[in-house]
Amino acid sequence: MLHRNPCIASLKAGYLFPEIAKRRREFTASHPETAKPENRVISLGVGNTTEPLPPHINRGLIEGARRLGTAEGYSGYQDEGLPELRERISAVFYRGGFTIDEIFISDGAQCDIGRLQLLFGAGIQAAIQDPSYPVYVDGSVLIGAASAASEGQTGYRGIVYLPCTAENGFFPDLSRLPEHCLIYFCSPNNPTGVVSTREQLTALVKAAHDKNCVIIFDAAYSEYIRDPALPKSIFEIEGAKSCAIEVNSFSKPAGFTGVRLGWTVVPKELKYEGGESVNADWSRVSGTIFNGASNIAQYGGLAALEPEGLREIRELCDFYLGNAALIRESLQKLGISCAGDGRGGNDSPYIWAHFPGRDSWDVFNEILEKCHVITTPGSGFGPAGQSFIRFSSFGHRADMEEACRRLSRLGG
Ligand code: PGU
Repeated sequence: MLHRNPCIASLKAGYLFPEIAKRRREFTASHPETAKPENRVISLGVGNTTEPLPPHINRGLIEGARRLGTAEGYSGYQDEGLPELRERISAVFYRGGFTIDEIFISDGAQCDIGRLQLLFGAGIQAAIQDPSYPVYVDGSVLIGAASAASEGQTGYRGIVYLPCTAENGFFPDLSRLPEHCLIYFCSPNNPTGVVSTREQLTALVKAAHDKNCVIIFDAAYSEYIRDPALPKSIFEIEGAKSCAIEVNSFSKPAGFTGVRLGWTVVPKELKYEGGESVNADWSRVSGTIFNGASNIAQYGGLAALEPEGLREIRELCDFYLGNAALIRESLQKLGISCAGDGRGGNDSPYIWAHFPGRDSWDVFNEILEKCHVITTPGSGFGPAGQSFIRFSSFGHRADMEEACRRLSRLGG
């Protein structure tokens, strides 16, 4: 028989969200009272959208399917995506600053984050915000760029953790960046919910240039930013085109978590150390191991970027932001401090709550036992996430209100 890929053996036990789903199943199996509606388990765990697709965007999907049944509208493979969709993405999100061959349509940000790692191979070091979305680390492990740390050590070898804590305003100390590394950077951040300012991103781009690094900027939550002073894209920062790639998605703004549609911007200015074009390689890699996003989903995406669709996106994000405000208020009443308290609003669907001195999984268990509410333990996002809990605002309003009422059981 063949040997198992040692990179897989190097991965920590399970991907965070399936592990949480397993604990939920075990809890409901051992607590039959959760079958009653008033005791049901409510999830503020995984960031999975819950509201139906808004009508205009939904009509785009229906129209996409209808077209496939006609001679004029039928289409087959189209590796890099519908040209109209790429044009619209450039116009709506980047003020027309990219040509369509710099925008690649994907089946979601997570999938492209995994594939992008192929561009740089196993020989690189990765620098990540700690805490961060687990796919940056797990993907690096899978490609062989990171491996299990020695006994008694946290984290992975090959990964440089950049702690983002209350003390540094959840923005890392960039002097810790090594030379020639791949930087994963997410803003609005998952899990802290903190959005980096223009000054901070300017410093990030400068550090990437100074240290010959490439940034993979994950902007999956950009449409949740309400403060007009905060940048929604790394490409709002001068100099970013020659050091950054941006991934984004229709999942969180348009409710496409199940539909699957995203995009990646690889500027032509971006070059490897040897001067070769990263854009040309990305085209080659995606053409080889990815055969393009569903054309039906792309018609949905086109509708989402029409004025009516954009209005629906804003409304949908406002709805989840309303949920986030409810969670923050409930925690504040209990004296639990959260990242971004006092900023006067939320620019992200996540609330990052601090339980000083406690173990994240213990707090997760306590919230599950006392409130029948699922959360995400902060330590699952990296060593600096210890003692934190992430609350997701993706849920129906009635469930959110009920969960917030139950959170009061944590007091005293
Ligand atoms: N990037 C970030 C920062 C995310 O938080 C997520 C989803 C994605 C990308 C994935 O986007 P897609 O376009 O849908 O692929 N994070 C969720 C869901 C967990 C998961 O397994 O992806 C979360 O709860 O963190």
